[in-house]
Amino acid sequence: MSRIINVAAAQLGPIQKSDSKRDVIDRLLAHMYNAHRMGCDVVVFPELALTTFFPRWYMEDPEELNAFYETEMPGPLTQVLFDTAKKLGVGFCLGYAELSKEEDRYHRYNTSILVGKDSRIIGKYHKVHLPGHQEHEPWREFQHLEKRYFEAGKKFSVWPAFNGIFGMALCNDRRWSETYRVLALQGAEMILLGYNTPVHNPPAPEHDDLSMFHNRLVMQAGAYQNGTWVVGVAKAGNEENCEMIGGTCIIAPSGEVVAACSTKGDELAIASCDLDLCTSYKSTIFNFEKHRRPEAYGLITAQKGAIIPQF
Ligand code: CDT
Repeated sequence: MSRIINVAAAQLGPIQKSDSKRDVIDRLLAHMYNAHRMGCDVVVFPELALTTFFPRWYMEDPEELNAFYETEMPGPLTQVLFDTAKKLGVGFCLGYAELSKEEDRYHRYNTSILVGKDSRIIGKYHKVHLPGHQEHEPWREFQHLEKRYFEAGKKFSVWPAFNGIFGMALCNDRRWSETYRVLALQGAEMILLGYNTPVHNPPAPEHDDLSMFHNRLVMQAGAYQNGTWVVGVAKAGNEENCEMIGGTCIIAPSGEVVAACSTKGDELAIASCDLDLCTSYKSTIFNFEKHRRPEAYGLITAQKGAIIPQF
């Protein structure tokens, strides 16, 4: 059985507020067909891939807000993605806003799903690290209201898929070393990660010039330090006057970028990824069992006095 998986990192250019979900889904389908033509096994789409990045607006009207969420997956509009996956024999990873009812309560999550070649949902992930703020901050050029519009996910998980072990993460998660380590401790060999990152960060404009550097820095370090593939996929370009970074790339367990997009539009970066390459790192320099010292990592949080669980 081959451990090589052909991956398409399916960058999306901007999605404007006036673009219908139907229009966006047509763009996703075009990516799926092109990826299939190039022999890909799985297509990775960005975070919140069905709409514009709506947390940039403060909204009071629940109807206006709810229009950005999916209440079922697949739903009437997204079913075609699943049908196409099955028809082509291509899996996909999709980020979207989820509005679901659990135990008589509504939940809003920044979600991503991994779908197999048979169109079945293999795994679902709720974004853990939600950046930004909760209240309207009119001084900003644009808002970043993820803390208002989403509930934080509670765990990082991995799933057996495509002859390997797969994990998912979303955008701001990629800046936190814990994300990769917690997934790698569960055996992750490939981490699929979509993002929406504005070039300009209103509270820290001094970071703006470094946005692309930081993007690669965190993902390359995460891949190498955990002996895992990382597939980072952007929604890029000028979205509603907000410039978003591109930088979609596929990173090997060596930390090297092996494929990358060069535009800020709809573009595929494709790589043939050997999951067995992880072993060279996971069994030597980053052999966790042999070299980690969890007994030295037992931190106590100053604020809560709670012991952070060992992982
Ligand atoms: N979508 C997302 O998580 N974006 C953040 C922006 C940080 S600035 C509030 C990111 O980390 O790229």
